[in-house]
Amino acid sequence: MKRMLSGIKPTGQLHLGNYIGALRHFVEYQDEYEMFAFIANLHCITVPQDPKELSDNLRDCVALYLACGLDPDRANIFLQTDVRAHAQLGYIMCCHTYMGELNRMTQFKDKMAHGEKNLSGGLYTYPSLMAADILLYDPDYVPVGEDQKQHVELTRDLAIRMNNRYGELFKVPEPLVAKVGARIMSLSDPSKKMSKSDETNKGCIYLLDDLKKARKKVMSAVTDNYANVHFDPENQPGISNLMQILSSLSEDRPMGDIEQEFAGKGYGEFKRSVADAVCAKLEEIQAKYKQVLESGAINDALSRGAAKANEYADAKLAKVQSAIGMEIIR
Ligand code: ATP
Ligand code: LTN
Repeated sequence: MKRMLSGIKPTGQLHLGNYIGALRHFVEYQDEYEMFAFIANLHCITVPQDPKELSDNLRDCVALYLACGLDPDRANIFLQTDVRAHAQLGYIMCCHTYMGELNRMTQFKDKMAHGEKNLSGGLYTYPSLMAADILLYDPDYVPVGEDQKQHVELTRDLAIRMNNRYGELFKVPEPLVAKVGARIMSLSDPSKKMSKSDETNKGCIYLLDDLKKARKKVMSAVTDNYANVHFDPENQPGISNLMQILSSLSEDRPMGDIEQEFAGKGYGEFKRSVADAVCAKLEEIQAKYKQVLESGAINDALSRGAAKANEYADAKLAKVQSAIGMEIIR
């Protein structure tokens, strides 16, 4: 069975972009692949966090993994810090990453370009840690949204570099980016991706948003004057984004189908259908989320996931350290 690994960094509440771009694929793939899905809490602290909020977000992230359908009987779900080899291999990967490579990573470059002050060293070296997260498990595929593709490509380069230098250590993984929904845009500004760091809070639908609030966000989504439900991300980015959301939430319904249904109809009617689909999905997820919190399933899932993950990760770390010559042969 081929293996798959991915993670989410809950620096805030999970949103519809995370669900459509990443989480729903973890769920879809858990039967077909040996799945490792983790919560990247080391990555969270690359930017300042309020301790209580972070801890709540981590709990909610696991609860949402389970509520969205990840099943501890079929997938290994774990917290990054429960597997210490991530930090250890992360340091080793950092020592094999060139500063030129880190300088080219768009996430860091964007933050620099925005003039953000006091960016941490951890944020700068984060792609090396992400490479370790992946390479510890020799996955075949890494399902991610569009924004993370560059990091998986760096991971591939690092794997090849180390394999060449020390002999075969790592499988070289492939990023898996879906054709539809890999970049859900902000509802209030469709030129930006839907993101937890949305300051206005109008463009981002959180999975735990109150349904009325979520509906309102969809109904006030920025569109255009074409009065035509047509898939054209370049000229009609707002409408095309809503179409991607609707398609992703209705079993990847083809865009042509959606265009046909709404031909000659107003944007109001179209938005109502999108809002219905979003609210139905949120309602389903939120009901399960409540059950998960009440059931104690979180601790059980995390301890089982960590036990399995540690087995793989410890063996890989030992192999790497030995290949590099970091051990004393006694
Ligand atoms: P954010 O910008 O909201 O902080 P992020 O990409 O930095 O998000 P994560 O929350 O860890 O960090 O993202 C988890 C997964 O969700 C990744 O695979 C990422 O590519 C995907 N993802 C994030 N935002 C979107 C989006 N707007 N559309 C599609 N996929 C997304
Ligand atoms: N960097 C990712 C989260 C992440 C991840 C990973 C994703 C950390 N380690 C390993 C896939 C594989 C993000 O910010 N979305």
